[in-house]
Amino acid sequence: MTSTGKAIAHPNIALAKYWGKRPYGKNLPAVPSLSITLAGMATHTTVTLDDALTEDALSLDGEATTGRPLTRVTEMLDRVHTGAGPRPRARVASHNDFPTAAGLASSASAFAALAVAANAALDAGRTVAELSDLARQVSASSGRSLFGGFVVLPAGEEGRAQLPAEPLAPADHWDLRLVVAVTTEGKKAVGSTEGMIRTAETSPLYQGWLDGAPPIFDTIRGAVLDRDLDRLGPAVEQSALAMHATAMAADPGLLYWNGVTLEVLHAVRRLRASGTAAYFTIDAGPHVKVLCRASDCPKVVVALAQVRGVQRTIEARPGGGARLVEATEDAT
Ligand code: 2P0
Repeated sequence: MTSTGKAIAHPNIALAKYWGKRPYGKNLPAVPSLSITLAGMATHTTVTLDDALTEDALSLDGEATTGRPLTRVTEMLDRVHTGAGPRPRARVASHNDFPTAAGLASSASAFAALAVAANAALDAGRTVAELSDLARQVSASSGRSLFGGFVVLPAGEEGRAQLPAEPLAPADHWDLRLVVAVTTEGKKAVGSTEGMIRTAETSPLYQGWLDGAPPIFDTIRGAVLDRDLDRLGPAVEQSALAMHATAMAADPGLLYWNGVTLEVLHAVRRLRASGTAAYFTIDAGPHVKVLCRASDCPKVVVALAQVRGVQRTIEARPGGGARLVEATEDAT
């Protein structure tokens, strides 16, 4: 018997940042986060069960892949499996229809798509909330990509092992735009997981981040529900800057920015001074993502493209959650 599940999922960008884990294991975030799931870019993943395999096989963008990526895929398949007896091995093929170097975390869409495809192939019958919780355990931000639109991932609490993300508002709640200014085509130096562990262990500012992030999150949540960009934007910038300041104070300090990153931040503030409501956020990398109204998007794109060193810009808007594209079961 061969069972196949095909799914797609979109990346997400956090307006209120997750950075740091609770010390109780299970990859529980130390602070609440809120993201927008983005339309237009997707990870496409196919999971095919294959009795002939002795271990799972992974192909990423057409290339056979082993090591850590395969280990994380196997972990995800094991978590999704609900049936009695050993889990059948699977062939997993995944590709992104957006460049991995675009500064949009591909792990979020990758594990969200994998969770949905595996659920179908293994006939596991899990709910979206269960899949979100399972994806969150492998990569916290991927738990958010199970849902579309505006999504919350609460902070973890001691004694509560399960923590799915929660949909806050659908994609059509607010027609915002997010313009990505790509500042380099190179790969980032330190991955998020390693960066946040180092921050928690060595940054003297970490306690301040843990104390300061929840009220910033509350402002962001309220402003999203009220569609109030003038209240949302400053809090979004503060969340990103507080995260980076805390990471910069780690030992050794984490410097995700390059010179162009900083030039873009100043360009965004100049835009604002001239009357355009544009606000930046930055993830664990050098690219800048700029939030604005749909009507201001062309102006923002032009301003960002004019900054020396910006390679290109990508426009994104709120989109849907992870979804199953096809499920087949063939008797062979
Ligand atoms: C976020 N990031 O909220 C933050 C902001 C990056 C900067 O979530 O360790 O790949 O696998 O749970 O989810 C990226 O971290 O980390 C991330 P793990 P993940 O989007």
